[in-house]
Amino acid sequence: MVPDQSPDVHDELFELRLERWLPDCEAGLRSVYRPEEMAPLLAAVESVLRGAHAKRRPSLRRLDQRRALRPDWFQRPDMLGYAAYTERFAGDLAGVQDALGYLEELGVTYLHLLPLLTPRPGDSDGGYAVADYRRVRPDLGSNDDLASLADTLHVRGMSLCVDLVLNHVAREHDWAQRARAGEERYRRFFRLFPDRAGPDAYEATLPEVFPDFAPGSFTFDEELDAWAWTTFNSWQWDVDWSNPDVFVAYLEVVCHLANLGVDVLRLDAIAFLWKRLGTACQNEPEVHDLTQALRAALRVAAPGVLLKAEAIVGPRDLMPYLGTGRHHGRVSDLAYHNSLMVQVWSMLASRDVRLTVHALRQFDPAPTTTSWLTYVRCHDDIGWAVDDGDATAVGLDGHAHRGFLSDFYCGGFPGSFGRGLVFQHNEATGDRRISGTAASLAGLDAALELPDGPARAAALDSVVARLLLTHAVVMGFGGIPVLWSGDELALRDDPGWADETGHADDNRWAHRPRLPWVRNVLGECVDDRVDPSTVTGQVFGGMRRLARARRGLPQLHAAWGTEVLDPPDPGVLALLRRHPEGPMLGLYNVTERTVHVTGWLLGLHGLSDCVDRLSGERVLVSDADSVELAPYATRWLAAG
Ligand code: OTU
Repeated sequence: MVPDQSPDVHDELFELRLERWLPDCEAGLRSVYRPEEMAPLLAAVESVLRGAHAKRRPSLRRLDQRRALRPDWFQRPDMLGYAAYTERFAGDLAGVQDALGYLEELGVTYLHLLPLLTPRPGDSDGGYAVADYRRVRPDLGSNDDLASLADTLHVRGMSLCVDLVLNHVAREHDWAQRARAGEERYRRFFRLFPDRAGPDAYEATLPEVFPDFAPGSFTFDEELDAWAWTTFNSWQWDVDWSNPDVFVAYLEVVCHLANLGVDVLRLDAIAFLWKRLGTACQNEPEVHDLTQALRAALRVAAPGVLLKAEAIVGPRDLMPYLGTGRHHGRVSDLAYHNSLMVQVWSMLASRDVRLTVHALRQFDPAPTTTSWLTYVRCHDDIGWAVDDGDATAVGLDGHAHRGFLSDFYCGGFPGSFGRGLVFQHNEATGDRRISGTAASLAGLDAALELPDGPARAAALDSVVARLLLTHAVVMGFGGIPVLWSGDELALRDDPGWADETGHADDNRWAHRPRLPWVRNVLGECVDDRVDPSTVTGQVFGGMRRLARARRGLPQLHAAWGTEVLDPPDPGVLALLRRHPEGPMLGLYNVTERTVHVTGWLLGLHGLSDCVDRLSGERVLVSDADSVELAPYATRWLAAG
């Protein structure tokens, strides 16, 4: 008897995925590349995907299948992220393995390790100038160490995110070296100009990203004998995505990282990928076509792997990164909610939620298969992405409000509690971005300026309350909340940030502190997290409680939208999450006043008899009664 010639099940699934996703990939590519470029491009794409599939480890194939059976795995309320530089968090990749217990204690299920691929020597913008995408930074470990960390994370039910820097490479990257050596194929990987005519024409409408330490967007390179496009630092060369070879080269990198076991690729500075004369060269439609093509291709080779858009752009430009119009649900699975982050700090400074309510209401619901990534802050500065129209709608002047926020958070506004640093003061626009850890921005340094005594104790209580409030907003919004390393311990700005080689003119290093596994000069230490008499212990304990409550609230699944209610008080943000199991009402008091919210609001949403899922307290109110919110208090109200 002849046995069935049944093909390998994984190969068969691969063919089915090709059938399912290739049209999506092709549609994206067709919108970008010339018709005559398509046939060789599609052939190259398919060949990369076949090669990647052949090399995918059995454990990752199993993970792909598990995720195919649970496509909402990343939208569930048990998702909680933590982002850190490997060396600053735990020394190296082996150290991260040892520190997983710490993350689990917090409830973390998603770990974003900042750039860990081999960067250029010397200053590398925190690793965002990649010299070799194929090799882990040797001082952090090997590719095998990364794969082994990914395996351990998967066994523990966690996932791993790493950066994919795809707008630029280091001047030292192989492609750039070959371009400098005159190889035509690689000169075409970059946007080069023989003289200033091109750069001048583009610069007429280009905003500067680093006006302080890297003014302009082009750099003349002697070896190239040309101007290279350098949006960021002079040694970060923008690649030319209008060249289909660049697409294929990055697809190879994507597959390589996916096959090491990475679960989420953070698309760094994705907004800048496409350049068009006469524009700001950000958010161009081709960016979304390229993302669609990349994602569809990735679904074929490594279907369990997600794309996360890092587009730190104005509120009106944000939604397309999760997909609008023909890109709806077809681009990144995740995107940073930069606007929410900005609004959190705006509410805290102004003690008023009305701008936030208006700004958040301008967002359409996210595609139900995607998720926002919510955060209080990250490794970068905060740029005040407040839309002028939103400001005007609530009677504010956008420019003046942005100026107020900068003043407030650098301690320049009378009575302000923020002690951040001004980053990239742009003389031309008046823009001032802000650096600082969450604790420094929320008033820890200001509190410690007070003499020891009751006033200081009260100020410290407010700092803890503000830190928990800001994190409650992002954990209660829906989506994946990501904590920035050190904020869970209320770490202040690193006093020695400028001392490290190459860091002195980039004060973002102030808010990228090393975790104090042993007591540091300020006397702070990770061990204090279990001591409720310390600020560190109160913040860490509070974050754990938030994470625990979040896990038990199905309403926080990212597929459901957030309704921003009319504020019951100008100082209270009210967010409603409707769900078949009953609604959840989040109330956030952004002021240092005690506020009363009418019971009528709870009754309206069927919550007159409910439980505050954070404190466990039963809340029973009639329409005529009210619920009390202490200064900076959060209430997560839902059925018991
Ligand atoms: C990203 O930053 C990274 O997060 C930064 O650390 C890098 O310096 C930069 O790219 C270059 O690789 O481009 O789309 O406030 O938010 O530089 C967003 C400015 C970016 C940063 C911006 C950001």
